Amino acid sequence: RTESFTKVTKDHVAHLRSLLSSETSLLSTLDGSASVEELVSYNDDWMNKYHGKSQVVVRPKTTEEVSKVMKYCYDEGIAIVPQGGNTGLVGGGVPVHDEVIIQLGNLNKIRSFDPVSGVLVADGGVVLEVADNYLAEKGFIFPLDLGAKGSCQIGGNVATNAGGLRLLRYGSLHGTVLGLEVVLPDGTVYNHLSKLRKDNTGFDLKQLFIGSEGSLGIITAISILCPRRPKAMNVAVFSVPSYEAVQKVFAEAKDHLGEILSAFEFWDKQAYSVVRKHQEEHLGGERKVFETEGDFYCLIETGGSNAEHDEEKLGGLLEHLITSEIVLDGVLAQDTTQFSSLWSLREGIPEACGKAGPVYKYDLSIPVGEMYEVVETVRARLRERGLLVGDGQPEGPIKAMVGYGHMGDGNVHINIVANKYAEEIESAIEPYVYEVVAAKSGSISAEHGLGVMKAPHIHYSQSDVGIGIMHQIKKLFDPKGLLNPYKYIV
Ligand code: FAD
Ligand code: 2HG
Ligand code: ZN
Repeated sequence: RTESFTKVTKDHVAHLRSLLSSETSLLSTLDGSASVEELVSYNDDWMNKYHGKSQVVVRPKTTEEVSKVMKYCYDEGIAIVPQGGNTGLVGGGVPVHDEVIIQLGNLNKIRSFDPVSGVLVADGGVVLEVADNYLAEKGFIFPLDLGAKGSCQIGGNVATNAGGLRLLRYGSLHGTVLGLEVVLPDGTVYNHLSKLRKDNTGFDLKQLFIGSEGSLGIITAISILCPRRPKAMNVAVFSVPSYEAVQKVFAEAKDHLGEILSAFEFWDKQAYSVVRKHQEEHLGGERKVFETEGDFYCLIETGGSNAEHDEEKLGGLLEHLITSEIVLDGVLAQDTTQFSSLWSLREGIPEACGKAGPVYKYDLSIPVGEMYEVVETVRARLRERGLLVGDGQPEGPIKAMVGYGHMGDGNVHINIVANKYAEEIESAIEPYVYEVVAAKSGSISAEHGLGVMKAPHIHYSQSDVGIGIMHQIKKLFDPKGLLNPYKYIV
């Protein structure tokens, strides 16, 4: 704990409470308004890997309240952690010690939507799925989708520059976010909720906040360009014999489907086994999806404006893949239920791994051709060390090690399911995995960010000059280092 940070007292809590319009907007063990147990869901992260000890959670209802709270904490030298839906996977959204948690869930209003331009302006605490459902009613779609959509918030998504399942189609948030409203560490409100697609007047400051993981300011609202919702959507999943075959399917999918290709995901047989086991045990999933199972699986989603035209294209691709024996087997969704159940084979992997045991997660960007080599290299190391036997054992140190990801974005996820978080396992993987990635000029964090987990390892993907500039930017916005300390840039 940084000694210079002020320890929060009962008096601070009373003052913070006086800045808020509602009694229920502050929970604290210091004034008895909450028990330690009630604060657990704010202190523990989604993986149950990182645990903070905060005694104060503030849930402001307006940007003005966020500003007042930030100003007070800044003046008093109190450290803060911004928290959205707490679905982050690198420990960035929970305190490391006793930082005050500013949770954005009460900032949950849609501010405006323009059906001509497709520009949505909404509070940072709006849940991603709520924003997308709102847009669906108007024939539009949020240009980001991910498995945690039911809990993560759009402010959190922008703060992490989340990639997700449809980046292939709609691009990164660096392209779709048009403007932001941000409360800076000293309480100043930077209001730049632009609705413009073009604006070359000076530095594009919003880009600094996209992916800054709450290190520079709290995003209280976003303005984002939303595309028309495709009228026809389809999904097909294939079992394939090898990673080479996955790459062939990807090339053929781009060739046959062109502009209607909206997602291309892959996973290995180990991931398939974990997700199917979870579905069979907990969700009553049917036993067999494919007649012939493979070493790999891939999912293709299409989204277009003309169902007949899309089906013709997808049908052509399927026929080609099967007759040329690139794939072993394939299933095409026949209705919306099957659409979701095919997607669940991929989207369900993180949850299935999490339910199986404590998980070490690595989120890597590597040129597509070399992407799976990294999974194999790490697997070989764990086997050599006797930590992974075969594909994992229920009682062994490692129960399963799976590889999957966003093929279209060159982004692979490795999930290592352990029996317990143990130094022996962690030190076998880290920094080894980062060295392997750096040797391939990849990124050690494709989309999940640095948080507390990867902050010390940033040099594997960034130069000293780059890191130096980042330190200067952090100092400019947050000279006292009070906002989300111990993370991101350390
Ligand atoms: P939190 O977890 O609360 O916070 C994440 C970081 O952002 C923290 O550093 C926090 O301090 C900061 N922060 C949060 N809100 C704000 C704000 N308003 N202003 C400033 N800083 C803020 N990520 C992907 O990129 N792609 C995926 O496909 C994907 N799938 C996932 C699937 C599952 C099942 C889960 C559990 C997670 C997944 N994630 C994925 C990771 C995570 O959901 C995203 O990173 C998400 O964008 C985090 O949003 P959140 O609101 O939960 O943020
Ligand atoms: C996904 O693509 C997410 O499903 C989560 O980014 C990945 O849990 C993970 O490692
Ligand atoms: Zn992902």
